[in-house]
Amino acid sequence: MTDSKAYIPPKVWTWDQPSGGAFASINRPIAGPTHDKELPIGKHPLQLYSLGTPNGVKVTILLEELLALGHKGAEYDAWLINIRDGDQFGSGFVDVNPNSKIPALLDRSGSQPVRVFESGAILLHLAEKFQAFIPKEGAARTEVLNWLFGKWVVRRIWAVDLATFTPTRLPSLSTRLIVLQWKPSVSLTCLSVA
Ligand SMILES: N[C@@H](CCC(=O)N[C@@H](CS)C(=O)NCC(=O)O)C(=O)O
Repeated sequence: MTDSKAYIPPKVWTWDQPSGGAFASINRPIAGPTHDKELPIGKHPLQLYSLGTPNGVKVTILLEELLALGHKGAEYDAWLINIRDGDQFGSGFVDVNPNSKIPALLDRSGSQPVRVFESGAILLHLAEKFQAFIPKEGAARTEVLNWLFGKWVVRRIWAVDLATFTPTRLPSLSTRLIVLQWKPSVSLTCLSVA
């Protein structure tokens, strides 16, 4: 079927700058740093660059759970990245996450710093590093990974669904996935905070 109104991507991307507002600085269609700004580095092995958003807090929760279990190596310095002020486009932050989104983690516990970005990747990195909050092998581990990766696809829509749909208006795809297939893990895993 030919759609005469089909969207044709421009040869050159331009950014129609928003007129302002609280969220005008986020989700810009640009890549790379807009300004020079080094990131602070504290004394602990893990440096967390984040903010208290739903994606941001996942990492903090897992770190606190690891500390509560006695994993001293999970000590971290938390640095605020104010995405409304465009901190995510500072050169230092872009070095840690080229995708300019919080949360981002710099693991300085080894001989070379390791950057980790995407909240799911950070949760998995921490779970594997400390051998905690993830089954070691087999079907249980695969199931955690299934949902850890899959949740990224459905999570946003799921949140909207929960706010918008009543059970009698099911199914929308994501709600159906969650309601029919989600089986809470018997034990706590990194997935529990994802
Ligand atoms: N898929 C990413 C999403 C991270 C994300 O969307 N971060 C938002 C705040 S919750 C952000 O940094 N937005 C700033 C921007 O896009 O400019 C993850 O799970 O880490």
